[in-house]
Amino acid sequence: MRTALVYHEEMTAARLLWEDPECEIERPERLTAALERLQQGGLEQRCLQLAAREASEAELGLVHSPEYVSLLRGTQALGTEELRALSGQYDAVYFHPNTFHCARLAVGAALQLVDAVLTGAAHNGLALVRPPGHHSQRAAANGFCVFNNVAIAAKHAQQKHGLQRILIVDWDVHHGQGIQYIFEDDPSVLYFSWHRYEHGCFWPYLQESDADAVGLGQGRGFTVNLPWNQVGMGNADYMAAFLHVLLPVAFEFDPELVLVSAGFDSAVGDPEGQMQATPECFAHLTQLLQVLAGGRVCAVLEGGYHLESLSQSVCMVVKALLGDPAPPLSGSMVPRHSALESIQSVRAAQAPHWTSLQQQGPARLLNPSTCSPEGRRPSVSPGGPGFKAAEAQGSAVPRSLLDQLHLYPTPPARTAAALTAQDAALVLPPDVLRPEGSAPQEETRAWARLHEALAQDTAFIALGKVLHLLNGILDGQVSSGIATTPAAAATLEVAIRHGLSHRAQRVLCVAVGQLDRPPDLASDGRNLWLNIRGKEAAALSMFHVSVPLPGTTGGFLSCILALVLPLAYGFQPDLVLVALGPAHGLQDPQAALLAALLRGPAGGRVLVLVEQRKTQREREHKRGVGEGEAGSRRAGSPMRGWIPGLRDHDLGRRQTPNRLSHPGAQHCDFWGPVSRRFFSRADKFLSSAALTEQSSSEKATSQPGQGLEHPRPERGA
Ligand code: Q9C
Ligand code: ZN
Repeated sequence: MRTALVYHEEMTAARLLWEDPECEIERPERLTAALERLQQGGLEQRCLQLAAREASEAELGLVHSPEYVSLLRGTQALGTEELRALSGQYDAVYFHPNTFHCARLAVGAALQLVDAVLTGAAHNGLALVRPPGHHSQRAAANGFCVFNNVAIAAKHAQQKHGLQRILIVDWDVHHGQGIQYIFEDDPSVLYFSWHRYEHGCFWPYLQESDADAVGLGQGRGFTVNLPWNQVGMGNADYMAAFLHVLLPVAFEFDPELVLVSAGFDSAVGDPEGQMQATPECFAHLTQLLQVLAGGRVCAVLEGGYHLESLSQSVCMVVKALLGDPAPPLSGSMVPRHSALESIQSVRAAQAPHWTSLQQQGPARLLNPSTCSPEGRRPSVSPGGPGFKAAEAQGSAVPRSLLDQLHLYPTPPARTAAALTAQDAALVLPPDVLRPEGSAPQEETRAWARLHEALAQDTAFIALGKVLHLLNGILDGQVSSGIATTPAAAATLEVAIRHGLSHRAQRVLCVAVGQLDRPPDLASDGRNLWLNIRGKEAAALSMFHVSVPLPGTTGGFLSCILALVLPLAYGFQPDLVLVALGPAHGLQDPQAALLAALLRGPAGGRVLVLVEQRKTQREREHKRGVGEGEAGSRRAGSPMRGWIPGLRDHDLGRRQTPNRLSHPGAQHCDFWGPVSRRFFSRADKFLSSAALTEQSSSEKATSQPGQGLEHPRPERGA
């Protein structure tokens, strides 16, 4: 299955016919520029290309009133002056004789995309449309939007495909108040929007765009608004919003489909948004969403008015949908103070509705929001020096050696598996490479001298295969890999040393279970050791962090989202080694989720080492234990769930959408018994990291001397 790209040239046939500075940015070139860039990048050709159809009037009626649809039908016959007069009845809208046709194609494109994904013809996809949709209401055009493309697509997915839970992620820089109104009392559609708000001083100037608008009646908690009160939000802020707000809620909601109101006016250079996030950020946001709903992600274009920034961002989304590794994020990964305030205010407003937000968040330490000009970054304008400067700033960040060498190509194979003889009979998915090779005897023997355990037969053979796999990853032949070994600890140490001596500037190790940090590993900042095992959260050094096993703290996901990923993104590793050692305690879906999410900060370069199970009996016993969890295992390989980056569709569809990719919100133990103490400590850790840029008075509130206090490891050393 593949990535669908839905488009129709005729959507360029409507344009502004008179002078109007507010509306002139919504131009046909938005579509042609994006499409051209997709073609140049060879991306369009990799997609399942679908020509958009017009939506029927019945389909428009899923959201809009018959009178409004009739009014729009009538615009086809109007002259310019009549069109202009009618346009003036709405806020920031223009009509053209072709508007009705284009708007029906835009809705139709969204519906085709949803149909393709929900029938299995495609795995995910993007609809390139105009006019946009998210401001449009039951009986009103608004903000360049005529019909609400995404809202109609959601209703369609419910009515035609029987879906019960749909997540709408609106990353356009404006508040999609149209979508909010349509679903505000409906608990079956979770609407998340971040938007430029500036304490209500930005269009559309609505109080109901603020964080305390959480939905009405049965729908309370199913509207999640994250208002940005300053311009200049960047990669760190957007990633923090996903990790600390959207993803916890989304996992708990457990959607069957993710619709993205994909506006790119939230990207650097856009005249409307005045934000700083780079196009690469949208690849990461897309990747994060792909762990939801079994990867069923349908993105539909909304805004985005800087043609260059828009085109690059569109390419990044399509690359991510295709499964390519995401380029590293430039700039500091420390969120801004104002961003943390916004994140905290929405967490507080939503906490009554979501268990996953009930742990006190890092930003609780911050004071209530005030419109302070400090920390404000210079804004950028399209094509102007600001945009150039922002771009230059990005490229001034020293790229890792690996990324310089490979210039982010797509590795020929996504995942390779090196298995020991005992596991060799396992049936792997068709796209997983089974490399025959081993590292040269000499090389393997040299490394094996490091540990007695590696001299033993199976361990030695496994080491040769691991080294071969690692070389494949470091050379860009494969993206990620998995290997079994009877000596995980020793093999991991070799992998770290080998990685650091071959191209990798920084290696992140996520060691789960009983695996000790090799004592004589250099503390030069090139290795960050994260052990998920300890009884207590502890930062033993800046580059040696220990957190409790998920089983003892509950909240495996909280641990991953609030701690592991922020650390990983801050560290910017060239390679991630995940080791599942003795007593790792992870279920397959948890391990799969961990591996999939760690692709993000590492350019996709993840190697998973699994301590081989010793006997057949032990193996069967272990399998038996996990059997109670419905849907999490199917016949065949118990390794399957551990393949990093492996998507549901590679294994065929299941009845319940996303039980494999994560344990699912309905399982009561999902968030586990929350250890308040752990979270308060982890939060201090995070807040101290997040607040390194803040003033000393704010720092004082983070209670130094208690719990974890140390700065986040910065790039380099
Ligand atoms: N300078 C979309 O992005 N004008 N619509 C705001 C503030 C209206 C945006 C004026 C912007 C509408 C889909
Ligand atoms: Zn917008």
